Amino acid sequence: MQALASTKIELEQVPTSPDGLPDFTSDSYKDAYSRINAVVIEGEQEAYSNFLDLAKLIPEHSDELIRLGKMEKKHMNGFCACGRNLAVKPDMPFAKTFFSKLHNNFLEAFNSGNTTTCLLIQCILIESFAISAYHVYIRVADPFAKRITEGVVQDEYLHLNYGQEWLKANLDSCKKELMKANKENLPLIKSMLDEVSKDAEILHMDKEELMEEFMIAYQDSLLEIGLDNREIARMALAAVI
Ligand code: PL3
Ligand code: FE2
Ligand code: FE2
Repeated sequence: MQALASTKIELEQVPTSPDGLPDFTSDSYKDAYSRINAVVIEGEQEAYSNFLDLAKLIPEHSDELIRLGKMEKKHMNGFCACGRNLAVKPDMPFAKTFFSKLHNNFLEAFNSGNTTTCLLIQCILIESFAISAYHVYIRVADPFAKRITEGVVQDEYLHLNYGQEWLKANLDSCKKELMKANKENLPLIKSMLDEVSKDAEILHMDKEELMEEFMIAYQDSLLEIGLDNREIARMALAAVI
């Protein structure tokens, strides 16, 4: 009896259209979307301001970093349109709190001139998080949001790539700081994912799939930076211990 009752609740939580996609008009979808959409809008807004800060830390690349930052503003506008299209009001106070710890760590690093930490937070962790979320979302999004997200995810690789190249070129002098910053910030990404995984599930986004996609983007970029397998394993373990 118990099993039947809980199955019923789950079906009610995730209404599905005949095509296997979620019912984008259901109250449960719109409720979950109000938080996920806000998180993405806030994430793009933070990314914009982080790239402007990075332009101050690396003045020799300031034009490129400002150009990357402007892309984030466009992404933000695109995701605002996705919310409007579904008649959903994004829950911005939720999203501000959601990002606050990572935001404070970025600012603290910026104020101390820790370029490595800033690049790890924005270009490696946040961009890998965005890439994984967007890949999974594209498979289950409404047609309007799917088109927008497909365009956005291509740009996110350019952002990841910027950080990757800088860290690769400076690896000898920044490895220690990179490891330390990773230990402090990767666990935040893990708890942020935990915090939205229930809402993501309602959007038909599977948590394990999200983690898998994240690990692919994150580990690939560490490999590209020039870390060896043992160092990458040690860094990835910071998410679980
Ligand atoms: C940097 O360009 C953008 C930063 C955005 C970070 C967003 C992370 C989103 C995690 C929420 C999981 C579900 C996502 C759904 C996608 C619309
Ligand atoms: Fe973006
Ligand atoms: Fe980005």
